[in-house]
Amino acid sequence: MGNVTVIGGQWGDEGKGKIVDWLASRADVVVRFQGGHNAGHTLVVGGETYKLSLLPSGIVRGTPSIIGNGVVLDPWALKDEVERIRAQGVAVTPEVLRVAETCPLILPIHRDLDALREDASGASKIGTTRRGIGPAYEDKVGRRAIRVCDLAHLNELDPLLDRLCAHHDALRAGFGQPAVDRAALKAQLAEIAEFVLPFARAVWLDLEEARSRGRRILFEGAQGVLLDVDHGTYPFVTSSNTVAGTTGSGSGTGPGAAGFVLGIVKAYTTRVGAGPFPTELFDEVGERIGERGREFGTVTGRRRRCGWFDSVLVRQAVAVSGITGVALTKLDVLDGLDTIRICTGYRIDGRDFAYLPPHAADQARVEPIYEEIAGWSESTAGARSWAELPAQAIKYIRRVEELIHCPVALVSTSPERDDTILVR
Ligand code: 2SA
Ligand code: MG
Repeated sequence: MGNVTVIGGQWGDEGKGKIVDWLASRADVVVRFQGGHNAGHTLVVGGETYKLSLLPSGIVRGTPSIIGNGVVLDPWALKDEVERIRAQGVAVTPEVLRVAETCPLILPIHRDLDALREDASGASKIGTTRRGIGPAYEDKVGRRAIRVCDLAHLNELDPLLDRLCAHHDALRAGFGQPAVDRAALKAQLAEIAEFVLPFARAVWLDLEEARSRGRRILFEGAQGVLLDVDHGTYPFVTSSNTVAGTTGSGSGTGPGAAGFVLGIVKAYTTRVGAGPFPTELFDEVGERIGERGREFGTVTGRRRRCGWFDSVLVRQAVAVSGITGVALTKLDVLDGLDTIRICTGYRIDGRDFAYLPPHAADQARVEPIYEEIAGWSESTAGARSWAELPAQAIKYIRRVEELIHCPVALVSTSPERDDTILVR
């Protein structure tokens, strides 16, 4: 196995955690390259459940794990998560965990702003995770972020804080909030610096060395392609590029390192937060899928919206992200349904679309065109070989492959690592 990039092929929560863990046990280095602690991965290892949001999944097994420069880092969230994982018996040392010195920080003022905006938005809420992700990326691109390396230069922090706070004070005033307490913020940064700095490194050097030695790198994506700030359902997206192309810029490895791009795709569709969702179900079938699939957010506990598999969206994700193969997850959630629907196209005012039109208003009113396929009554839960799958389930998988223009390389039939079928 060479390098592998794992990304979500829908709106996140496709079951990346399990697949990443499975692959992490075969990798030498695991790298996060975008997003922040808005991600949520659940790993079940040896009967123990680990909930990670900022830490790369390799950490649980002691595989060297890197938080790349493309991640926005909340240092207090990092500390909490490291302490929580340590309490579960996992060793988190600077040998195992490495954080890019160039990561922009998520500060309390970013969290405040995220929440203030969401609360003031009424019906046009994005439904963010309120972790400050968007405001932190804004400050990165606006060239006023405080970065990990700034924690090693506390004496030179004042001009940076002035720049940053001038911007935030104006925004806060618009919400009737007091100016940023710079002294308090500076003191908080000085305190957290002690925790973060031992992990801070030029991770691109580690990655260069890993590559020169032929080490296998696993790039671990967060969220999903439909939440990508360029290719997703804008503006109902996250603030980073979630596509596989971000691995290079978000870690300092260049475009050649991504390797095999594995898109994780659920056998149906879910979404948390607001925004268009053409195949969303509001009936008992949607209810049933949500219950059987335990569709609640890892980070915020929010209930996920559920719907039929949308091949139009996944086909688009495959193309724009360059997905080489798909891992189809949670197939067992569809067990026992009489008929299963697959969305194969959209219609707006009598006009057919083979892709999702870009405008939010069009996206909100597309009518899905469905094809129906008979379900299966047998259980697929825990199946570990193709031979254990009912014929109808195989037919479903084959049809999905055809529609999305991409082979299904893996099928996952439960949260347990070994309940995985390697196709072909
Ligand atoms: P943000 O906070 O600015 O990134 O939110 C913007 C949109 O991106 C969506 N988003 C997510 N969608 C699914 N899963 C995510 N992570 C957690 C998980 C979610 C949770 O993996 O379980 O615990 O609720 C995630 N992160 C961001 C978000 O819903 C907005 O639509
Ligand atoms: Mg998740």
